[in-house]
Amino acid sequence: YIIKDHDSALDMVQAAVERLIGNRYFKLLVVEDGSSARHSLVSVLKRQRFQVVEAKTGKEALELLERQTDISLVLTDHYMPDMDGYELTRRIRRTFKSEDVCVIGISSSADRLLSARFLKAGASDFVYRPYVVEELQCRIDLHIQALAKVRQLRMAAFHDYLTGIPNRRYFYDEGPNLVEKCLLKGQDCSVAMVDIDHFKRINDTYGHNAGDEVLKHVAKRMMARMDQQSGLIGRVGGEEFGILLPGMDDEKALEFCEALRQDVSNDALVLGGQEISITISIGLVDVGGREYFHNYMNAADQCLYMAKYAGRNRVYS
Ligand code: GH3
Ligand code: MG
Ligand code: MG
Ligand code: MG
Repeated sequence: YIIKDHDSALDMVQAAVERLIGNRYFKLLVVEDGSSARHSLVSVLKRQRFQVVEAKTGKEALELLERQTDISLVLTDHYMPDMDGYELTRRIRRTFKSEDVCVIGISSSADRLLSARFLKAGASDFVYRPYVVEELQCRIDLHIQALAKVRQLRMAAFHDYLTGIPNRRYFYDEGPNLVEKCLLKGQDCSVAMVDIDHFKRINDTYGHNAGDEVLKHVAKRMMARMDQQSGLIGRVGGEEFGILLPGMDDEKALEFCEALRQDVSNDALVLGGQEISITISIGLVDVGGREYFHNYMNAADQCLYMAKYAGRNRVYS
């Protein structure tokens, strides 16, 4: 029992340490007009190892939030000269959802309804002064943990577990937005569908695990080439990948896809002493007008079919 207690105590220490180390990744904003109150709040948060930025007014806070997009939590006073904390909370909520930025109100007001007003305006929490440091820290910890969990779930929801690259959901959610941005800027844009050739044969010959390694290998190759661009790659099917190439006309996109095809065919995967040669086929289309994103991807799929039909290991546009 003693050993077990000792273990769980160690676990708790470990968890606490990890939480503190994790806190370094979160930036918090303290909004408070009184300098001594502000300094003591900042020092409370710094003891929790958070990154802290400060604002003296609501206006300053909004400017900071606009410029520093990595602020996770705002701790705001209520009574301030230009804009009160309640109004600041309402304005923050016009732009930031509660799962992206937490807002905690803090005030010495005698109005016991103030906390409800804050919460209705979109605050995540409210604490009356004088506050108990320990309690305030615990509340902040809870909110930050919830925020971290949302981010973790979001990552999982938008990425493919096997290859680690964006998944179908992300590709088809974000693709149309990127195309829209591109067209608004008057830029060219292309989309492509990539499919591994005879992948079923690879699975049948080397086994399903080897097939998985091939998928990871191809995804890595594609990401490496995409690195220099600002495009998007997603695993949209079993052994199919979607590519979005903003700012590339027909010629540039064709060049990119051809280089990608060569990258893969020139880089056989060596697995357990065996060399597995891999090729891909690519269907490429230019995004010209205002069709639905899905239609462009379908057109790319048609081109992909032509590339397969023409003998595989090629780009068809
Ligand atoms: P083609 O050149 O015409 O594309 O032929 P293919 O064999 O690549 O195409 P087909 O669609 O017949 O086979 C795709 C295979 O991909 C079938 C499926 O078992 C396999 N597959 C899909 N997802 C995974 C995965 O996550 N891991 C592995 N190992 N195989 C997968
Ligand atoms: Mg004040
Ligand atoms: Mg396929
Ligand atoms: Mg295939």
